[in-house]
Amino acid sequence: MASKTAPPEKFIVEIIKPSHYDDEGYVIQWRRAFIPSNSLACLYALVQDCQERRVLGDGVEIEAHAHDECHAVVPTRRIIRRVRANGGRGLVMLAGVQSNQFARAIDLAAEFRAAGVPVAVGGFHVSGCLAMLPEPPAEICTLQEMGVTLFAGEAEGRMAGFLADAFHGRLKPIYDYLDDLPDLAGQPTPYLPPDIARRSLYFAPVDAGRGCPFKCSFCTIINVQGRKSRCRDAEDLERAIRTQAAQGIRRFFITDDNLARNRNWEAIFDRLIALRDEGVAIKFMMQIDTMAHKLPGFVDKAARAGCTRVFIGLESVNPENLADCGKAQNKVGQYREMLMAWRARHVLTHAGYILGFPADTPQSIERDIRLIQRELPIDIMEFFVWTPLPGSADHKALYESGAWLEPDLNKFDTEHVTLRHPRMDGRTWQDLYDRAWRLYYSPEHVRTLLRRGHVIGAGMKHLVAAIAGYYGSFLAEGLHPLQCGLFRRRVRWTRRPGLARENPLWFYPRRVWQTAVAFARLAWYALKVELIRRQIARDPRAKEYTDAAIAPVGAGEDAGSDLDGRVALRRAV
Ligand code: B12
Ligand code: SF4
Repeated sequence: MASKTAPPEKFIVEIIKPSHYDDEGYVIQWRRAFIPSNSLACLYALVQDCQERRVLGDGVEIEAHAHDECHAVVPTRRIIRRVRANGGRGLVMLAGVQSNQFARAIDLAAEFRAAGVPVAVGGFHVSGCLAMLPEPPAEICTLQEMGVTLFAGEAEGRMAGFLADAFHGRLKPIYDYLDDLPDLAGQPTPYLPPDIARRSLYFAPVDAGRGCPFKCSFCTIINVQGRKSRCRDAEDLERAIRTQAAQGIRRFFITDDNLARNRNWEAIFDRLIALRDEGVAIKFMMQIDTMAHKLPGFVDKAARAGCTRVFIGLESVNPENLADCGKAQNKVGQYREMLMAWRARHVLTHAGYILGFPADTPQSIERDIRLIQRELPIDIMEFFVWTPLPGSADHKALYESGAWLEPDLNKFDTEHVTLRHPRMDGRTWQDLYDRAWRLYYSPEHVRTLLRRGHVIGAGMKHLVAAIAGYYGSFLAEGLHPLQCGLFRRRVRWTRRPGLARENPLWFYPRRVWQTAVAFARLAWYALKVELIRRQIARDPRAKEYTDAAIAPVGAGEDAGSDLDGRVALRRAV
């Protein structure tokens, strides 16, 4: 207990969101990140709330620092010095660690543990493995042997007790709250200090709810966050957005995996509409399912609330694949109607597509992408290699069957092949990932996308930026755009253990060259897309453009069942 005259005692909490290693073993990081981490924002807000409530006692100050390795080099030595200077009273929290980030998290944890700093790790890898596997896998045991605390489940409602344990030096080896998911109403909303938001191009993440009712077998979310919708109060969310808007942040990513299945969607949209009516011009992106447009008023209110882009888990246009992964809610025959509904409200559609389902072959994938180009008015496509992510039913089944799975978790980033495919070898599958991007973003199709966009006459700059930013990042950096930011950093001494530290005389000139080439590629690509836009804008007949994808949806086009749906898609050619 501190006396009245003594300075307050301090407890230091360092919250770190790890990144992962690239194929050459360097940590993937940027000067500016595109999308900041919501996991980091949630944990930072929870720790701040504990500080405001003085949960460690009146005389104890909690000093929290947030680090996002995607856009900042984690100052490991400074952190160790800070904790030591505070008499060892501190904790490193490795936050929201995904499977692909686990190897990096282990390396960071090792450095802190070697210096005697307490470390705790949470996030989807720990939660997913503990939720689904019969025993903890080797990498989790490695952390336990290092004396690292594991946290499974969600931290809302638990942070005060957890920090008290850390402060009093009685952290348990494991905290498992997977069977007791918290109600999110009234909980602190995600928040990051403005300097972190600045490094993320003034974009802020916020989750309005967790959980999804569907049952896709490749999905980890339902096994970690559950299938019941647990949502924040609309007023809490509004307050969070107002606070950030007052700091100059006007663009948000609502990170719910499926905002359409959040029970509060309408109340949330109504509040955002009112906010915009007041002149607070916020904009946001969200993730939804393929049937969201059927909810009365959903598309209209989303657009009025400031939604500029929707991420849609299309996954496949092959009904066999959709049936195989249990994604029964995706009706291929209704995709066009759905996309046209968003298009009518000038909301950009951004579809995720998975490559390498068991029924896929190189020929079928190529055919399906061409079909999409011809018949579906999707603006942006992003591709993923089918990956059994730890926490999913698919991973559990493969793990238990003893099938070969890539031993390096760093590769579970949905860009690398991590298992054997029944119909193609690993090299062919990996090459297909690259080929799919190039095929979809062929110069002819980019022109078509812009022509389709021009017809509705809105959001062309947004579309150009989306195409250039997305495909341009892939071209320039060879990484999935979800991992990308602006101006890649490579720090010579953060190379993966086991790989040699490169000679500075070779490393630095090469970095200058690589940076210049990447920047030139991105800028050149953006210029090319912009020039196409201008060409189209100058064409007096461009507004008359039409094709099978943007033709009005016919009455009989929705043939109902998946299989008929596919036939309907073909008929429209
Ligand atoms: C928003 C999001 C992103 C954003 C931002 C990342 C972020 N983490 O915010 C972007 C778009 C950049 C992104 C990218 C990727 N993502 Co992502 N993403 C999400 C998403 C939709 C929401 C994340 C989130 O905010 N969750 C809510 C937070 C609060 O939950 P949480 O992280 O589990 O944290 C809670 C608890 O775990 C706990 N906790 C966490 N850490 C710690 C630490 C301590 C010490 C304690 C006490 C507690 C604690 O407390 C937190 C609060 O309750 C999730 C799905 C989901 N529903 O979570 C996928 C998800 C995390 N992503 C995933 C993947 C695979 C990726 C990508 C590789 C590409 C891809 N296919 O999507 C890239 C990786 C690049 C990167 N740099 O992250 C997977 C990870 C699966 C796995 N087994 O690893 C998920 C689960 C989705 C999925 N496909 O299954 N993603
Ligand atoms: S719709 Fe999306 S979040 Fe829901 S179960 Fe399927 S993959 Fe998971």
